[in-house]
Amino acid sequence: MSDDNDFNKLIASSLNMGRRTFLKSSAAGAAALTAGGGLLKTDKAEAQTYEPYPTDNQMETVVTSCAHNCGSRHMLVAHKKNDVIVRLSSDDGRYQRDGCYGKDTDEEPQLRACLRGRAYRERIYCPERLLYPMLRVGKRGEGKFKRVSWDEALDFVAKKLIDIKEKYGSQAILDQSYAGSSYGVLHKSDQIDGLQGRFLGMFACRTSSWSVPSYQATTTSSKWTFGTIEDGNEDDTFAHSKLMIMWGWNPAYTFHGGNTVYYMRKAKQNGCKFVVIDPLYTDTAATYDAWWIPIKPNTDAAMLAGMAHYIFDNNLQDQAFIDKFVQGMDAGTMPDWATDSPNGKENFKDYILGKNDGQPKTPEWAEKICGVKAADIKKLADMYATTKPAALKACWGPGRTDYGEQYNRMAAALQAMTGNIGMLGGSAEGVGKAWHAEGAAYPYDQYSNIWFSSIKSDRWAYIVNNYPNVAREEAGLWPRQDNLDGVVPNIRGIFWQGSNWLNQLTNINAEMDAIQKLDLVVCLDQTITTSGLFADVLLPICTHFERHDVALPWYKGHYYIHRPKVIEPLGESKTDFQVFTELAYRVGNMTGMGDKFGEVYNTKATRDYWNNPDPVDEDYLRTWWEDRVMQHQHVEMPWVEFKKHGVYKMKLDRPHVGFQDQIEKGIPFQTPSGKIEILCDELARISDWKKTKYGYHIPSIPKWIEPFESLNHPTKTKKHPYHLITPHPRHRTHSIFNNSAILRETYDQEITINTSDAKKLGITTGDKVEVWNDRGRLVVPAYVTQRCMPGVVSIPEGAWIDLDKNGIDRAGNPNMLTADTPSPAGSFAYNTILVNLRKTDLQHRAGWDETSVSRSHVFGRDI
Ligand SMILES: Nc1nc2c(c(=O)[nH]1)N[C@H]1C(S)=C(S)[C@@H](COP(=O)(O)OP(=O)(O)OC[C@H]3O[C@@H](n4cnc5c(=O)[nH]c(N)nc54)[C@H](O)[C@@H]3O)O[C@H]1N2
Ligand SMILES: Nc1nc2c(c(=O)[nH]1)N[C@H]1C(S)=C(S)[C@@H](COP(=O)(O)OP(=O)(O)OC[C@H]3O[C@@H](n4cnc5c(=O)[nH]c(N)nc54)[C@H](O)[C@@H]3O)O[C@H]1N2
Ligand code: SF4
Ligand SMILES: [Mo]
Repeated sequence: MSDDNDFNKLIASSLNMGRRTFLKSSAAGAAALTAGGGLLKTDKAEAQTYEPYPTDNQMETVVTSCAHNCGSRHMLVAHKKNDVIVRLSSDDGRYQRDGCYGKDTDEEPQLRACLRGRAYRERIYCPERLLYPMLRVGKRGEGKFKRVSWDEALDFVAKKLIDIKEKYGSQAILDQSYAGSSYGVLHKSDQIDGLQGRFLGMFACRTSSWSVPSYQATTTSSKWTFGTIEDGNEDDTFAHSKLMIMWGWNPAYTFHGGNTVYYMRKAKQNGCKFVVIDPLYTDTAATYDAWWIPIKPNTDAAMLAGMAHYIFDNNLQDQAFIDKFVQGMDAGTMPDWATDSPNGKENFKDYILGKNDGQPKTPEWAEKICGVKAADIKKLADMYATTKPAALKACWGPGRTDYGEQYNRMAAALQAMTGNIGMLGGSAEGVGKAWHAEGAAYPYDQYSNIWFSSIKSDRWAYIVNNYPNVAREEAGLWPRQDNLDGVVPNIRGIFWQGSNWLNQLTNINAEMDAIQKLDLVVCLDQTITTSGLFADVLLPICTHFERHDVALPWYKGHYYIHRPKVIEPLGESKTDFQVFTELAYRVGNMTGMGDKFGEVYNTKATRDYWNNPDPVDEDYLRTWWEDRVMQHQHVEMPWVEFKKHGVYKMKLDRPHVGFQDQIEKGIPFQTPSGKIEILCDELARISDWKKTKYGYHIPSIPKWIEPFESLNHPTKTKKHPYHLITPHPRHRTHSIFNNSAILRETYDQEITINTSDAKKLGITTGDKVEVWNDRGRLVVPAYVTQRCMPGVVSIPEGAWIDLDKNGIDRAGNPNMLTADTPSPAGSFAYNTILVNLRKTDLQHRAGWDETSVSRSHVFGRDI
């Protein structure tokens, strides 16, 4: 305790540091080498012989998991000889003991890897792996680096950090750590309990990023409506649905759980009807022979409002459920305080019936907005209200839009009015998080997630480019209780850990401008990335095959997978934990804190952690298993046994259904009222929007609000007549695996265009297409099909940008075109984009490796 107090004092004094003249320049270790400088010449050309691959019985097998922010978490089995992974396979039941996870039953299905996981070896040994620390020698973004020693790289970072904090204060470093490595318990990247947040927070110089690209609309909606983001079912429950409405959900591409597709097939076999609402006729729609309802992008809240109208109009709502569990659905469920609140007088039914604004939200009204025929809206509403149990799964893509949270809230209102919540075969998703895992193996204490400013994540470039003329509501500042409340950060440096955010956030051109204004850009990654090219310092991090950890599932699945160290770290790569621990020691010693910073940062380690992390990592993981998993989750298997088994799967007494206890046992919801809040307490009580993190007004009940651009826009569509959506790629995890030629053979970066639009534009499949708006330009090959509705085009996110001299991205990354204008509630507007397009002679570049033959058999590649 006293140690912590001492440390607090040190942090406090370092916050007010005077000019530090005692920065010691510790001698750099090895002399710097220039990367790639000079070719080795040999006199003798030696013939290459291929050794036969070792057979399985000559190799050791190690059970581990796949990784990253990919929608699931599957088992990988590494077959290795000496220190080399020769091949990877997946769960087929042979690699666990005692039949623990070897079965393939409905209760315990195998965790079989997808195409990305099976291709992972290409990533471990790829030419883009970062193997040594590097310092920039050219201009930012030029991609010129020299190899340096770890000593030199870390001292450079430590001194710059101290300097920036001294000059610009505690908000000057922007933490852009994200989910590249957040589904492990020890080597963690993310904004809440990640290693980088802990380091920068303890250093007392950190601006964090609060809005989540994935699903801020959905989390906001679920928190407002249900009081939690744990609104999900386990996948197996969907096998019990009689009607499955997949709203912007395409699990055939974008995984949301480990065995979704399998349980959906079970549902189909049980006679479940499938409906897909999506501008694209997805592989999911095709697989389940779904009723496809193409919808104009971003108009989903209007269609849902039309459905609600039909249900009220025909008195099909589950009134008993509403009366018991819901707040603000109608006049009878309004709370007493609402009449006096500035923002809370209207109930949902009155809004839908048009009592106050004179505009009933009829299916005919909705048809004009969303392009879906009123008859179809009525038919779907009727099916949903009269089939039980029915699952309306309101997925995330339609919420990744301006006012996306209104779509999610409207969907939640329908789930509630039909009484399909807390029921096997129904759904309250939303977010879909079905399990609260014990998530971090290092201390989550008073030093975790300290920040001095927190911004909407996609406002960072705007803030840098316009500083100091930035209003707090434009930055989306999270309120504070101290004198930093409302202070817009003067961002001077950026740290990437487990994120490729230059590539992945909106409006890359604005980001590239902003990056040039900074004093320090640091990138910790496993491969070079497009963000990395803009860094001053590249710190090489080993993959999860090269360190010890335990893997967590992704929102669904009650299991843990052990991740032993399968091979030694490649090159000079280290773990993130090693890097931040050593940085803490260095910064501490340069600022008068001595070793204290390092010791408190990584409580179980000494400074020797740099050389020998394994015993410390083992200690963290064992303690976590024993104190958290065994104690809190009633797991009896000891740590040593778990390590032998490789996987631990919880057996549930009953299929996990979100909110079942609230409905069956009357336990209150976690909202202020204890009810499902269609009228949201928090919003209804706000009077000064500028002082909230939202910045601008948001209605207290779900409403249809026009996005800032869409196919209905009266003027913008003249210049940019097509609506671009940017779903997630099947063959990548965002930008990860973009450099895998094997995966690019399966699917190319391309623009999907409706046949009639393509005909008008003279485009056929394989033609190169230039796509542009006022924010940027790109080139991609065309895929012409009737599976995309007219007026809409689609390009998957995640391609590594590859700019030509005119700033046109030849790789086809849609974030050249997205806007950095989030919804007030924080949702990223990744799918709110108008563009124009034309056939072009400009080349497309499928990947950085120019020898890639990706889909050359289809398109013919102009290398
Ligand atoms: N246009 C458009 N853009 C989008 C989206 C969209 O729908 N449309 N979706 C958004 C969404 S939902 C998301 S989640 C984001 C994802 O955005 P990012 O998280 O930036 O995307 P990734 O490509 O997964 O990048 C993760 C990075 O972490 C690195 N990494 C992996 N493991 C480790 C590790 O252990 N340590 C370190 N230091 N690095 C590691 C990887 O090499 C990779 O470079 O993209 C967003 N971008
Ligand atoms: N293969 C793969 N799987 C992944 C990921 C990955 O990168 N690759 N990333 C993971 C992550 S981090 C996330 S956040 C999730 C994302 O999961 P989702 O958000 O569910 O995935 P998306 O592909 O962005 O969108 C799903 C569908 O929404 C549709 N859509 C887009 N705009 C609209 C609209 O306005 N209205 C309607 N009705 N539909 C619309 C798209 O056409 C698409 O078919 O996926 C996870 N799973
Ligand atoms: S879904 Fe994710 S965890 Fe599973 S194999 Fe594919 S990339 Fe790996
Ligand atoms: Mo995401």
